[in-house]
Amino acid sequence: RRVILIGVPTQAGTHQKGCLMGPDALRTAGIGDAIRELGHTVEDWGNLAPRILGDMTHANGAIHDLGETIGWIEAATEAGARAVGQGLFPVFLGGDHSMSAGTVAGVTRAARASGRPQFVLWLDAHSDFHTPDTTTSGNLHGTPLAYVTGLSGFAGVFPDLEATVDPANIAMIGIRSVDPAERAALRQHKVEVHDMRRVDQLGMSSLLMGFIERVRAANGLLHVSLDVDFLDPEIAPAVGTTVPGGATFREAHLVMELICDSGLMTSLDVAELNPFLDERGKTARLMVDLVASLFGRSVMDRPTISY
Ligand code: DIR
Ligand code: MN
Ligand code: MN
Ligand code: MN
Repeated sequence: RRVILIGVPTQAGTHQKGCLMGPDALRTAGIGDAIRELGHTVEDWGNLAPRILGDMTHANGAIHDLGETIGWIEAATEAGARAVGQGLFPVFLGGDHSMSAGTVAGVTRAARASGRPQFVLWLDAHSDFHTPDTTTSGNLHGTPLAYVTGLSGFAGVFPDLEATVDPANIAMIGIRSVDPAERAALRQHKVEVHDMRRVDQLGMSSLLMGFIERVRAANGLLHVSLDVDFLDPEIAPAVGTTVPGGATFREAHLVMELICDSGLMTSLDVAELNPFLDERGKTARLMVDLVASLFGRSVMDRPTISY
């Protein structure tokens, strides 16, 4: 694989500040070398910079930092489309999850040019399926997945999409915090949602393999979006929106190992890391280890680790 690291140090999509340090914490924890040691080439394109748009307002007065968020979305869209269009594997280093409005829009544009359908695996405590009209927090990191599916409410607010993701091509795993408006939209658009109760009952492996087989059968491209709060806060405290009852260490690694074995993943987000809330780099190092599992590190050749 030819891997490109792309920093998206936005924190405009959340009230809790600190995500702007996320990309550099992941670099400091050794994300580049971890991937390189597994036999891939790694190049770092550095951090993106948004176009400066100034303040923008929306009828929903809760929304904050809209202009800055749009600037980041534009930059991430262009970078994602360019990387995948060149046959490269982008690893987007966040940054709050509003970054993924851009990263997914970009890779989906490149997928359409290649004639293959784009699939998205959303690993998160939250479904991030709000529109600008339905968000009550005003934190736009709660909206990226609704945006990329082309839901109404984004027209004239976020950039127009050149290609959308079919909601039938999305699966979410780890979900345990869904707002009422999101629940209604997820049902209406028939998104495959595996909440933590389903994980407890049926197991990560069976839930994930069903989706992976759908991606394979469709010859799809697979974007994986990993939010730190997918993980249980006990093992991953460095995120502004912790929710109890998340994925365990082994559940999370198993997801990564199964995705790796599938050979289907074509792009990746590591989102929401807030180093200001971390315990001496513990969460950053865990995220790097999970990325290593995604790129081929197996349990038996994992370096001796302790957190
Ligand atoms: C909540 C929390 N649903 C909101 N969302 C996210 O603010 O809309 N937290 N994405 O990480
Ligand atoms: Mn606000
Ligand atoms: Mn999220
Ligand atoms: Mn989340």
